Amino acid sequence: MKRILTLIVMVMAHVAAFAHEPIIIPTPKNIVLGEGSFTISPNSTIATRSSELHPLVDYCAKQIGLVKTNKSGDIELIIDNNLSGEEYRLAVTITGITICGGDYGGLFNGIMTLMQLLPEEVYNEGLQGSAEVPCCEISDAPRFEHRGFMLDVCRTWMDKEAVMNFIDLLAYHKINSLRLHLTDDEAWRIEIKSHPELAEVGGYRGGDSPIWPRYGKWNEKWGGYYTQDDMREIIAYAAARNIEVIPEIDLPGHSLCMATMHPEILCDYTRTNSASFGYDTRSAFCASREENYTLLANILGEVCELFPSEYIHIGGDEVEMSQWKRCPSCQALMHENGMSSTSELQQYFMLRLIDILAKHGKKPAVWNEAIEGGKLSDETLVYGWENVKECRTAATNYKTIVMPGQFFYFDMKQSAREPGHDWAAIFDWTKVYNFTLTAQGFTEVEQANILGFEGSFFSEAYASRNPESAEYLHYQTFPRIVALAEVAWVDGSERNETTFYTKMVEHYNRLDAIGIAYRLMPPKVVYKDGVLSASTDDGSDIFYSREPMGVEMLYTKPISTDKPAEYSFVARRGEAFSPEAGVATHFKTITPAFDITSSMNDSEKFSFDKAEGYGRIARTTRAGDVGDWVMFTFNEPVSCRRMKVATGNFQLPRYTFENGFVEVSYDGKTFERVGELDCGMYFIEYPSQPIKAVRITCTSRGNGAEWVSIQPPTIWPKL
Ligand code: TNX
Repeated sequence: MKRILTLIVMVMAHVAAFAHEPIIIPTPKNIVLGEGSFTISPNSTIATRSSELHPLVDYCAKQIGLVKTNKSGDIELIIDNNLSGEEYRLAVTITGITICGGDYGGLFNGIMTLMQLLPEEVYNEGLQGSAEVPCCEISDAPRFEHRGFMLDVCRTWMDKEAVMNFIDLLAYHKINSLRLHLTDDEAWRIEIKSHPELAEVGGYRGGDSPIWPRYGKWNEKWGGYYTQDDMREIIAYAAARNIEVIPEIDLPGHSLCMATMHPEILCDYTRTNSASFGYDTRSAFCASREENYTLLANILGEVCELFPSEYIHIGGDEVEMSQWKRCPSCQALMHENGMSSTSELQQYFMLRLIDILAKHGKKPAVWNEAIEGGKLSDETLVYGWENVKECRTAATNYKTIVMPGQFFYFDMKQSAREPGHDWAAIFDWTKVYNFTLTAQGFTEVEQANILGFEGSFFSEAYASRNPESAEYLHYQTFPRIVALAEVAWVDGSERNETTFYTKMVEHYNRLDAIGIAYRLMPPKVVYKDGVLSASTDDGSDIFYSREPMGVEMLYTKPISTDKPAEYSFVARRGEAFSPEAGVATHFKTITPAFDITSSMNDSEKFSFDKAEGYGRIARTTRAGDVGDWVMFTFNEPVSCRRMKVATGNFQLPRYTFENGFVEVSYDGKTFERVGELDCGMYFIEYPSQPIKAVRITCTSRGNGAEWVSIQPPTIWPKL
């Protein structure tokens, strides 16, 4: 009896091994597993009869390592007009593989699925030996025609190779649109032949460039731009991977870089200090200056020529309207045209640009604020970013891309203590995965106008986090892009987070093979009965470190300790890692009473005394100069293990003292220099005595902005 049972178990195990559903993300519509398998090897041939598929066959030869043939091949690619665009059928039999696609994109999608049936080595080195592909039939098609991602290459420069590497990552996940945010306040990244200065000057900031290094750190001239030839290469590289590149020229706001080179584009009015919050930053095109439209016709004309995309994104976000309100000629234009609000003036501006695009046969794409002032053309595509409500409003009248920051801005922090912005939300991949139109209240009419979803990476924070490496980019965007790929491909009613997570952990093998630093979930840490333990469920190793030394050690077994707060844990797997985890007391901070004094005045709205209550920043009324200082004086000397003092915003080093040093006083009279600012901040580690005061002194002039932000100190108590 026992033997028979063993036999049954063995047979079942065998069946299970073959019946095991392959891990394919995004999840295909339908998979039917057959019996047996096809043996693929680096000698396997791939054939195509049609010349339009040559880029795809070349891709397979290079990426997977297959042999091209013009006879019949082990792998056949066939365009099938009965399938819709991007739809595909993949059939694996013991004799070969056939992929039918509705178009090039369909076949590319089929190839991406095939790669997920192969060992993960195909992602880094190509097939190294023979492998068994399980016999199956997969029929699949995307839910949305637009599965997009936006890269901000302005705030942080990413060169051609970096963009191409990122395109590969998107392609593996069947993302089919890449929007390049090519102009902003901080940079101009695309060559314009009729105005070469835009990229040649505007592509670099810091050093002797007139463009300020607004995000701290950069004392040298830094940046770059894409020549039109570079861009053609990127476009072709993306197209071979079924990705369309859509350019964004952000107008009429976010134009400070342009205005630094061409101040004549700005509104002409007398400066006073009552614009917004007492500051007067002029960065928007004057809407009444006729020459601006001539200039933009030239620029957009070249952009339209260069990019084959149907849409050209012309921005329209966050226009600081106070400039138009104060500009006599904008006011006159509004009066002549019976406009009562500056939003209508923005509508006028956008309509002028839309006319320019139309002359080049292009459709306009805009951010959601651009439709606030009245109707734009019917063919306008709106990218909803501010929140779900704005996406819904857009979708009542326009074709819409859904990308509310609360779900799709991957520059947001993934948990409270991690890097990134937090204005929209703090979220990890699970929030992306659980986004559904229905749960977010989109009506049927609105849903019918949704072309798809888009994720984005705005790169303000990246500039100060070693942008020469892709680590920060990858950490912020993966696995959130994996979840984005799934929700843009598969209908909301078919989702299950637990099942998906199991698949995603398997998918991590591929991300490991690619070698990217994606973000792992933090280890679970439990302290009970004097024993501290940590665990993960994603195949990662756990490492721990202990205050005050902080040397990282492999965690192999629970730790007996009466000081759990001294320990912190991190998960690692390949290049991937998690945020720090530990018991709550490890992260606890204290807020002793203190005063801020400075050589600079504080703004009325963001006064020093508000920062003294912790929780918010103060602002000075000007940027720092050599010798300027800020001092934190505690009512009582503070005993602590670590204290962070910082200029600049909470989320990223902007509005900092670009350079400076830090001094500590234990008696409030004599000061001892302890170190230099790094990105506007400094950590005082294990001070030898209770701290009475800390002074930060500025050693450089200016920061590209009109004020310095002063943060309350962050103080970790002794353990
Ligand atoms: C808002 S998204 C912006 C960007 C910032 C981003 C940071 C959009 C249309 N405007 O300028 O980089 O937030 O998350």
